[in-house]
Amino acid sequence: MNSQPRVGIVMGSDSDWPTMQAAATALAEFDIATEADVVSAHRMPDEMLAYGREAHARGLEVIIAGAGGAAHLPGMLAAVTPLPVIGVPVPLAHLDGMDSLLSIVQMPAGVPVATVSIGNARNAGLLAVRILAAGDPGLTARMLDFQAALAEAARAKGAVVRG
Ligand code: RP5
Repeated sequence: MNSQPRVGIVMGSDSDWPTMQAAATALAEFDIATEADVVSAHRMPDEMLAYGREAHARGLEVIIAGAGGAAHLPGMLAAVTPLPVIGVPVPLAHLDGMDSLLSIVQMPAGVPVATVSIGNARNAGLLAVRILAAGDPGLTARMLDFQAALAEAARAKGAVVRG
């Protein structure tokens, strides 16, 4: 595997990692190099802005950003990078993650964040694979195989129900 990270996975706190590691797992299944770090928008704003401003020049192609509560990290990164940003609403103890979801999804026109469902970092990883696959026929073929396997697994569950 090429060790140059193509996808940056960042989060507001190490407490987000149990949710966010599913993104890293999904990307590893497609042999895509990643990096992961804590870059809190509120607690370390200077580092957060530096991360966003430098990400493209460092060779990253997609950023996955997860945060909970007043979850400003994905939107602030999207404001300072030309890269696609995928937001993961991390559910906390209160409000079932609705606070995180609404904080991330309600971006003003012109500054997009592709927001996945609450806690669904695996889909963030898979969406990053699809973004990278747009310019990579080999990766597209692997995504098609993955989708075929999903369909086969769903058919097998139908067979169990039918008996
Ligand atoms: C957010 O605050 C983080 O993304 C995390 O989801 C939440 C709680 O952080 P900790 O208090 O657990 O560090 O900024």
